[in-house]
Amino acid sequence: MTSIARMILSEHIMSGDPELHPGDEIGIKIDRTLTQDATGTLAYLQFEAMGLERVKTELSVSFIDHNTLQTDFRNPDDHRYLQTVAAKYGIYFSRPGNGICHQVFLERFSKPGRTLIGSDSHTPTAGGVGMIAIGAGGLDVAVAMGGGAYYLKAPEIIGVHLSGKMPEYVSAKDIVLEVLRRLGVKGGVDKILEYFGPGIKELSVPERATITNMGAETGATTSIFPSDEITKEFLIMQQREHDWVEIPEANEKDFEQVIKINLSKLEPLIAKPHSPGNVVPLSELIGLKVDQVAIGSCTNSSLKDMLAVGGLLKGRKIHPNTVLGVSPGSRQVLSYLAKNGQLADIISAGARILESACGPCIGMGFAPPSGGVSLRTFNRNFSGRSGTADAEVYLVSPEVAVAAAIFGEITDPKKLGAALKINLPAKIDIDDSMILPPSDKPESVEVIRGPNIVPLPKMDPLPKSLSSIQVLIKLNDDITTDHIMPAGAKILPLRSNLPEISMHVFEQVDPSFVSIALRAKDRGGGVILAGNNYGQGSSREHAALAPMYLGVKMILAKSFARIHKANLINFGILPCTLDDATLFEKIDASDILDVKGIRKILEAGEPHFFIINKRKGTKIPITCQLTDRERNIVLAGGLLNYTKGGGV
Ligand code: MIC
Ligand code: SF4
Repeated sequence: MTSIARMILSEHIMSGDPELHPGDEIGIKIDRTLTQDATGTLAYLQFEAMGLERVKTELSVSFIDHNTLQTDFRNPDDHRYLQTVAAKYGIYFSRPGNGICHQVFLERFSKPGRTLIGSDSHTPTAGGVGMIAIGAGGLDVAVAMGGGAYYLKAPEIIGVHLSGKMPEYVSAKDIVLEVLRRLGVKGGVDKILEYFGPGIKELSVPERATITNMGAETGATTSIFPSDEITKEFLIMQQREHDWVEIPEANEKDFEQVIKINLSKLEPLIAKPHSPGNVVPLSELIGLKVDQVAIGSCTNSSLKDMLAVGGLLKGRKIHPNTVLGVSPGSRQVLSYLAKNGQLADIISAGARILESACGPCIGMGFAPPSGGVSLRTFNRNFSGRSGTADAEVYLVSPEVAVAAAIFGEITDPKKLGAALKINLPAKIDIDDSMILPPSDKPESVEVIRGPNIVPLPKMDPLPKSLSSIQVLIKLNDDITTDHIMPAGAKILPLRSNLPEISMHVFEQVDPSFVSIALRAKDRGGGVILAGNNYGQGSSREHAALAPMYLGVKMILAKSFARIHKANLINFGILPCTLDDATLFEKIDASDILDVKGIRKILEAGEPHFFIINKRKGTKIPITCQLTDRERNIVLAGGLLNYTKGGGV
């Protein structure tokens, strides 16, 4: 017996030691892939650049869920490109309106024991049925669609032992908030969180998926549950019993480390602004006035969640000082609520029904008022992400969200009376008509590119030396990809247009970055200096690609988040760390740095070298910890060049 994660990973090893020594580089075979529109256009442009006729995966799906606003031609152009490219290359296409990628994937495409990578950091949602599901950059997904391995550091497997029974009004969201309270936003980096113990029998698949989804916020590679009778029930409900495979839970001795959570001792929790790791008991904030409540996102928009929301709102009205927005996670969930009456209960309570899409989670409408307090069932509350720079966003369970919407302030949900017992239906109607299968005559499909689809620029190999490169900006710890490359209604339509989107890099942290960026372009280079956990959060490649486009050659940080580090390497940017964190104080924005003979240093496989701070006359020891493969990718000027040059 071994842990489930280890078992699935070693069954899929294509390169590296199947013994999976933590920290070693491994390459795994990917069975299934997913993309969403905001990262998908780049992924498919990159796939097209590989010159293949069809995807080589068992199953690949392209979803439209992030930007569905269609405020002008750019967004629908992206959709049309994605639809035609999917038809041509053998990819299923989930149309706008069909739901959030992770929710729909869980319902219609998940399969225990298989591997999945997705160009979205919440891909681990599918770990709720016992898949190894990992968030990655779009280029990694493109390579996997082409049959190539997905490379990662063999993770350490942490067992999360659940025992006891959740008290009334404690929900799956509180379990994952408890995990975040203990691990923080970087405690999971290069780790897989594997759940086991009698407490897992308390959790349906959608509840498990809430936990694996938000495990991403710990920085973990992924999270996973066993596949048991409860998984089977879920697949029967989805009329997909044939996809069920049993994967029994592991034992305590199969893990390198175990975290124990007694569910009976949990209480409702809340993550305060501006980090999902900023978790405290809800009881500390009772009475705080709430301007806005949003229920939905890939974390908490399942049928189970929405039945609870419908049940609690029935016969009640929302508070006049609070607005409530509800976005059911998929068309399947929305249709069920419509047919069975809960939608009417939600509407009659005064909720605004938003589209089944990411919506407010990524700042696509429903922004809070100035300085407003917004309670959301989502997974991220980074500052500015809601679309309002000074909003205070809190993360909670659906039950706590409903209580706040009714009372207009943070309230103990027990005030709503006895908790409801929600059982999922044994079977539901399945209608996959919004999922278009690929064409069986691919040669006749024309890929349609509107003017907003700008091909990627050619990337140059790493130069011999980095001479007189300027520190463009100096940043603190935990800089998220939302800081580097914001999303939201204004910027998302530019996701397929690198020259334009690059002008918005770091706009949130430093509105003057545009001028610095232009200077960087003129000078032909630049460095970004940052603290710990640089690139936390999303998988968006734009956070690497746009700085690359502006001539950034190196990020010098105290440490990096996993997906972002991989994206930097894929686009030929050197991710380097300071050997001594105190040296951070010795470098300032606008300093001019030199790294002589950087190519030779890397070619010799040397991870340690010096940068010269010309302005201060200091010599600073730094490390660029890369595997041989990663080093060659950076030397080649990115993964596409490397693959074209015959690298695997
Ligand atoms: C997010 O939650 O930040 C996103 C938007 O889903 C991103 C993907 C993106 O930036 O397109 C993610 O999590 O990877
Ligand atoms: Fe969409 Fe939000 Fe989930 Fe990202 S976290 S996939 S934006 S719902």
